[in-house]
Amino acid sequence: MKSLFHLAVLCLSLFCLVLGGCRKQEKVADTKTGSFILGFSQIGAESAWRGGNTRSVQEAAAAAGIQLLYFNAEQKQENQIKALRSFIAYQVDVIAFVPIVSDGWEHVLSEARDARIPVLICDREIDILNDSLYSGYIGTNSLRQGQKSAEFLLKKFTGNPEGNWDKDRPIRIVELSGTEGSSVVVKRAEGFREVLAEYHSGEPEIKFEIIYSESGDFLRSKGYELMNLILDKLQDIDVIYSHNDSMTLGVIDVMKERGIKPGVDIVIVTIDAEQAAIEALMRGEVNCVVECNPMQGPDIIRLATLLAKGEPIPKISYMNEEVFEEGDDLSGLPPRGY
Ligand code: GZL
Repeated sequence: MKSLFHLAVLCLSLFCLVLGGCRKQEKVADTKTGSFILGFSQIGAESAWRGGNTRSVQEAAAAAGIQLLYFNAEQKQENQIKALRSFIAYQVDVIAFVPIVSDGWEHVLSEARDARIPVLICDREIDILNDSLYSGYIGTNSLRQGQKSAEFLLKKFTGNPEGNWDKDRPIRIVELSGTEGSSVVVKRAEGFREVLAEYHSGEPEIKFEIIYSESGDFLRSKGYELMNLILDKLQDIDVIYSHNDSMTLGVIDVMKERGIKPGVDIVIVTIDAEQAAIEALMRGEVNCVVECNPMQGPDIIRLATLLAKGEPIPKISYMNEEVFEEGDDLSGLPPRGY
C-alpha cells in the first residue's frame, strides 16, 4: 500500500515540476515578444505625490504594452506582503514594490527568490542583510533632499545677517516628518541634521536648533493638526522643515487662520515639489521647495523589462531632482502633473 502512495506523490511532484517548467518556459517566450507581467505593489494614496507616482507607473506600463497587476496596500505593510505573495503564486515575471517601511521584507523576498522572480524596489529603500534578495532600487535620494533643505537654510540665515530674526538665540526649527520607519523619513532627517551640524563651526556664528520633531505621516490633515498643537505649545519658531508638501499645506492653512504670514513670519522648507507647493512658493508663502520626483514609471518599466529578459540592472538608480527657491524665475516651469 505504502509503495502505491509514494508512487502517487512522485507522479504528482513530477507533474507539477513539468507544468511549472512549461509555464516558466511560456513566460520566457513572452519576454521574447517584449511583453511580460509586472506585479506592482503601491503604498496607497496618501499624497498628491503618491497619486503622481502611481499614474506614472500605470501610464508607462500601458505605453509599453506590459500587463500590470496593481495592488494598493492602503498604507499597510501586511497588505503589501499579501500582494507580493499573490504575485509569486501567479508567477509574474517581475515584482516591483514601494516598501512603506524599511524593515520586515526578508521572508517574502526569499520566497520571490525561491520562485525565481526578480524584485525591483521603488521610491523608498529597505533595510536588509542579504541585498541579493532584490535586483535593484530606483527612486529618490532622500538623504540629499534633507541635505538640500539644510543648505537652503544656511544660505538664508547666514547669507543675510540683517534678517528679521532674533540674533541673540539659535534659529529655532520645527520638523514635521513623514511615515515613521520609512527610509525617506530616516534619511531626510539624517541629511538635514548632518549639514546643520557641520556648519556649527561656521562664520557668522549662527546656531540652529531643532526644538521639536513629530511625524505627520505625510498627510495634510496631520500637518494641520500638528501645527495647531505646535503653535499652542511653542513660541519663537523661525523655521518649519516639512518632509512633504501635503503636510506643509496643512501648516499653511493653520498659519493663515492665526494671522501668521507663512514664508515671512516663519520660513518654510518643504519636499516633493507638487503643483500646490510651487504655487505657494510663487506667492511667497514657502521659501524653498526640494523636488522629490514621483515620475518613476518610465524608469521602473525600463528596469523591469531588463529583469524580465534576465539582464542585470544597477543596484541603485536615483531620479533627477532639483531645488526651487524664493526669488527663482518659475514662470517657465511646466505644470508638475501632481
Ligand atoms: C518620497 C515618497 C514620499 C513623498 C510623500 O520618496 O515616498 O511619500 O515625499 C509620499 O509625499 O507620501
